[in-house]
Amino acid sequence: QSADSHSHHTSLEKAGILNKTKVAENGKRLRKNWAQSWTVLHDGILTFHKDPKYTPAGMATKSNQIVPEFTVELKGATLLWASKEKSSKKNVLELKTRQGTEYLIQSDTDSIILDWHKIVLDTIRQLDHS
Ligand code: I3S
Repeated sequence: QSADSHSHHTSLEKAGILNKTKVAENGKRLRKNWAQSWTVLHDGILTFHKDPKYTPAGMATKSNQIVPEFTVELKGATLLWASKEKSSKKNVLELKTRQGTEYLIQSDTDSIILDWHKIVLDTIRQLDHS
């Protein structure tokens, strides 16, 4: 038995840079808008952050810090390797939430996308059984 009170939910955590785009919201298709994102997995929630490079210039203080753009609840989500029709890029994952919001997640580096694939899938499975 762990002393960590969250460990019976999930203790899986990871952070790094990925390319991402939202492609559907509540079942409605959206136009792709690929962008790099500081991506954090914590407590069964995946958070994509806005790249501070793209925030308006001249805002040097708090408003210019990395802020969440999308938060994705992994409970009830599904993760698949995206088909060729979904994107011409390599190493693309398709993440669908329970609410019907869909993201494509991509890295040119095989080991990076494989690590994310494993940890997100493991997290989804843990949450399924909690
Ligand atoms: O599914 P699509 O329309 O081929 O996705 C491409 C577009 O989002 C494109 O932007 P424009 O709609 O402004 O042309 C992006 O630049 C491409 O990266 C998208 O295709 P890939 O295959 O890279 O996901």
